[in-house]
Amino acid sequence: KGESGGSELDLLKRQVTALGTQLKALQSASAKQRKASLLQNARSVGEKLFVTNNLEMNYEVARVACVKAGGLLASPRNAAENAAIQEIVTMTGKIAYLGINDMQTEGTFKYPNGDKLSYTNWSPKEPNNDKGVEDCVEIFSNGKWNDKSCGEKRLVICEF
Ligand code: 293
Ligand code: CA
Repeated sequence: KGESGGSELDLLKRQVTALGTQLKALQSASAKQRKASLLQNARSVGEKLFVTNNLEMNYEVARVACVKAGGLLASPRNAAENAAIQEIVTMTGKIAYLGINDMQTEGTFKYPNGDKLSYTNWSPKEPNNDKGVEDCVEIFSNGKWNDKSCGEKRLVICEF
């Protein structure tokens, strides 16, 4: 083996050190992005990030907007996640859609991935499937949920 000016091991060590430096730079850039987004249009809870585009869309258009961005419509799985979404509704002054719906089986609300609900925060007397056409869910500024027609235009909040 040729050993001119450093072993393969030394080369690997330099590469590991360079990767460490690059990782630090990436972490710093990512943390900065996260802080910037939290100012106006996003909230984070644990690993989840909720982000709004500040636009009101019907459910299907909203769902596709989130999926195209690499996310899903916001679907709170606990009180802390619900409170984060509620903050975005309060900040924007716009009632939002959740991803939760009962399109498949009337009366059985599920997350976009098909799981049954592990947490709910319905308003009193909801869900009532008013006029038989309410398969989607909106969240008010008080954090409470109402089932609503999927054709209404509501604030888009995605989760990542
Ligand atoms: C009915 C009774 C109202 C309720 C409404 C919503 C519609 O009109 O009290 O607020 O349904 O559930 O989604
Ligand atoms: Ca309702």
